[in-house]
Amino acid sequence: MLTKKFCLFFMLITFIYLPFLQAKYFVQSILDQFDYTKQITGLYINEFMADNETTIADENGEYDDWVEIFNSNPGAINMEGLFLTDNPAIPDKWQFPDVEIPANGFLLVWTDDDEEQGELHTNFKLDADGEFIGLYEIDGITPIDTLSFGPQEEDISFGRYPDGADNWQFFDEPTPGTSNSPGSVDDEIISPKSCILYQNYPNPFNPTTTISFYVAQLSSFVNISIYNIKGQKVKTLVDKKPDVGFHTVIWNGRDENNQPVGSGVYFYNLKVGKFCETKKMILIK
Ligand SMILES: [Ca+2]
Ligand SMILES: [Ca+2]
Ligand SMILES: [Ca+2]
Ligand SMILES: [Ca+2]
Repeated sequence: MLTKKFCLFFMLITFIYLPFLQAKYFVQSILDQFDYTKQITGLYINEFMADNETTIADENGEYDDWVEIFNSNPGAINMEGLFLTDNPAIPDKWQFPDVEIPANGFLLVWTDDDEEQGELHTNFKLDADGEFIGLYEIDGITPIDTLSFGPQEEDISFGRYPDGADNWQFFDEPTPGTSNSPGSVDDEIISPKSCILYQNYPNPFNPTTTISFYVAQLSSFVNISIYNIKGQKVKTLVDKKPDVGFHTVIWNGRDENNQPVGSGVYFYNLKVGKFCETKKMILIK
């Protein structure tokens, strides 16, 4: 009787459970190959140039903008289907072709708005006054690596040092497609402006408007205040130590006492250390 039970148990394991397990693993391995929700890690926007005059020419002899991608993984990564963009609102702007980046390797992409010139030419350029670069997953939504950058100088690249690190700096000896080299770091070169103040939007406005500013380096304090046409301070909008990057602040058309202000011309002034900039805006009721 015991032997009979054992035989039945043995048959169950051998002919039903084991094949079931094998089938399960087989199906899982197929699914894994198509599982695009798996997060890609170790890919970095490593260096770029938004104002290339003489540094490096593309296959057509054109000195165009470029972006370097670094694969810090111990294995190669196929870029096919991933996205690169200059606009965070359109993450799926340009899609990578079937191209592999070797382990610890680099890929140079021409951000020249010359798609007809080859597979590694994007449909956008980089604005030397400051813009955005984003690398996104195959779903066209999930970011892998993104950055907002400030004003760039001619033939000076901006990149991570060492490769893939959080530290960004300017390079007067750019290394498109190869490792960012310590010898090419120029400590003397800093962004011409530590801060940028953008025109408010909308303008004219009623009753709220958005003011954007960009901080290029860690600084002690940023102050943005609003003045009326008589030069009287109406409201302090920002007075803090912000992170490097883009910031936006909304003014609701009210003064320090939370009272709505009248129609007219107002000035908003940005102060960061010695840097100071003022712009005009109009409130129309
Ligand atoms: Ca450019
Ligand atoms: Ca080109
Ligand atoms: Ca652009
Ligand atoms: Ca490089």
